[in-house]
Amino acid sequence: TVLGSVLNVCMDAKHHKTQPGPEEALHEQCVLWKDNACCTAETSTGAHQDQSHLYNFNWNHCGEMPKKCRAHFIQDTCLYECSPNLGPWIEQADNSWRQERIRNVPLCKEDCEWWWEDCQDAITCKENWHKGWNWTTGTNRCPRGSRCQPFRYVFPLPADLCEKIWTNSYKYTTEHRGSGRCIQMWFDPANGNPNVAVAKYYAQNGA
Ligand code: FOL
Repeated sequence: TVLGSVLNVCMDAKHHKTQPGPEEALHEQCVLWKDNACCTAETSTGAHQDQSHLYNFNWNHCGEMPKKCRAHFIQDTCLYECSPNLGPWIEQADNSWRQERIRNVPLCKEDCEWWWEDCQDAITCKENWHKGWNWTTGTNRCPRGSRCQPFRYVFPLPADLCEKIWTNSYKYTTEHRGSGRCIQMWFDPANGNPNVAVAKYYAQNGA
């Protein structure tokens, strides 16, 4: 069916499995997805490493990222790599490293605001972390002419962070956690994965 094509699917990107399924050995913050995941155990381990093999991406490009901020980037990586519930927002990508991307995933207000608050003291030189880095050393460094500044200047509002950092992967919403109308980056797996119902809702009612 048409609905079936966007529910319980993995995007065709750099590290995703072709189909979701159980993964018993997912690492730390990615364990929430172990019953049904688009990531392998190896990808979930990479999600926790500074400058992992996943993208050779360096979170510490303007000095060490504070731990509490890094936890949100790890969780973002886990959701991006592991979630089988992002189908309604999958589109063709125009990147060399992936065929498909996500766009305008409605992130719960609280998840976006916690991320922004915990990253107020982090430093970066770029608003969009997908494009325009200097990769000559093999990892991303700040491009010429950019300046390292606290997140609060680069991303004045929570929506600036959540929407701009990954080229509109997320849309900031005023929907609350538990409403069934927004995707949660963080959840308690004891109660199941709340994003299953959210994907179903948007598959039926339009993303
Ligand atoms: N998290 C979320 N939520 N959405 C994402 O799309 C996402 N993407 C990544 C990690 N977490 C995500 C992947 N990150 C490059 C930079 C960052 C990156 C992957 C690749 C990179 O190679 N950038 C080049 C341009 C390459 C191209 O677009 O062809 C550059 O110019 O810096």
